[in-house]
Amino acid sequence: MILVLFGPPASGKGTQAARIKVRHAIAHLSTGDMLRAAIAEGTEIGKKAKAIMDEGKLVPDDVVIGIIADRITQADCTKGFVLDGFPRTLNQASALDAMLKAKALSVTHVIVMDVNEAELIKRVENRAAEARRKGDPVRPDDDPETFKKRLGVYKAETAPILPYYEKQGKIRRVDGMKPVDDVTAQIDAVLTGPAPRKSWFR
Ligand code: B4P
Repeated sequence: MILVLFGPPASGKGTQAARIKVRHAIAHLSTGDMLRAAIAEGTEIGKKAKAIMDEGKLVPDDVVIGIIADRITQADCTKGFVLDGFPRTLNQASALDAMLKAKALSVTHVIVMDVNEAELIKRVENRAAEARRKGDPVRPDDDPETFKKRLGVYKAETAPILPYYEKQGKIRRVDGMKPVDDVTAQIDAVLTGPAPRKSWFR
């Protein structure tokens, strides 16, 4: 199973991907988490990514494509994986197809999480409030103005990937406005129902 979780920022991709990892025993690959780890470790990639992420922009394609190309060669990916936050541009989507094709693999499901803008803004405000309450640092890109920029980037650069996957017949939509458990149940139904492709081998 090679699954792409797709949706606007704060639609709940990370929340659901963590559950899919456990329920379906596959690896969870979040480019956002990997970039934040690189920033925390002060690596070259982290230094390059920090200012870009803090502004709500996308990290360059070559950086994230390189991270994913390396990550999918690791042992925990052999049974499949869920991609959370990747691909975010058309370039990233075609690079992903090329790297999978080289291994005789392909994306099996693209699950789109539908959440409206007012709810996204509310979720980010809640996440920031929760961090403050716990005395944790608030994610710089969860600042309301930066978050609006991230939504703009999603519409301009990420949403245009959808027709690419529509042509491949891989899109399944879930109502991401529902409570977390309901969204998980909808995703489980997609993953245990008839697969868009017969197998993840070409
Ligand atoms: P990400 O880390 O991917 O951040 P995200 O889009 O905010 O998260 P997500 O949709 O996973 O929401 P979450 O579950 O946390 O990206 C951050 C930045 O990294 C990007 O802006 C970019 O700069 C960079 N980046 C990452 N990947 C890249 C790439 N491929 N190319 C270039 N740059 C890249 O949920 C949000 C909140 O809602 C949480 O507080 C959660 O508890 C809550 N929530 C979740 N589901 C809910 C539900 N059903 N009901 C109510 N609340 C819910």
